[in-house]
Amino acid sequence: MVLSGEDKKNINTAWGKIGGHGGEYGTEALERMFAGFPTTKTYFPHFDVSHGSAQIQAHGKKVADALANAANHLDDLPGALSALSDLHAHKLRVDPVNFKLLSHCLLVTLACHHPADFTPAVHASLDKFLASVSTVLTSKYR
Ligand code: HNI
Repeated sequence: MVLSGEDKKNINTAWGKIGGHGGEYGTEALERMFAGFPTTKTYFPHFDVSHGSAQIQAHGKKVADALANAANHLDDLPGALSALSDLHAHKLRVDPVNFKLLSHCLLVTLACHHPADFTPAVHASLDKFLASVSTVLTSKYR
């Protein structure tokens, strides 16, 4: 997947608007994923997945920070996400289908919080970004 110059602009603008809300949005996206796609909870047997869980909040912040870092390295996602790619493929062994589910929940969360900014073009660019990140995080499975 190739991100165009327009995609990169849209992604960086979107991340600029998220500002200090990354942790909050990451947490909401995880909560939506666990609620809408309960099988994803099987990867987090050690987590309290109830609403307001401190573990989900901490994890939401980690996911958001990783995505912000990726958004800052759009020309080298494999390099920026190398350690996380090892972790998800070799240690966590998360089935790749789950990345589509989390990506979907991240998009829904952003659309809810920034409806005016979430134009079809921005939606498409963010979808490409999350698909690119997901491809990298699942690239070491084979
Ligand atoms: Ni994911 C840990 C980022 C998708 C299950 N994950 C992390 C960490 C980051 C992260 C950051 C913390 C690493 C560390 O502590 O060093 N994960 C991301 C990103 C995506 C993603 C950016 C995709 C956009 N992870 C997924 C998906 C699942 C998933 C789709 C399963 C449904 N991740 C995990 C699990 C852990 C994890 C499980 C370990 C959690 C813990 O703390 O025990």
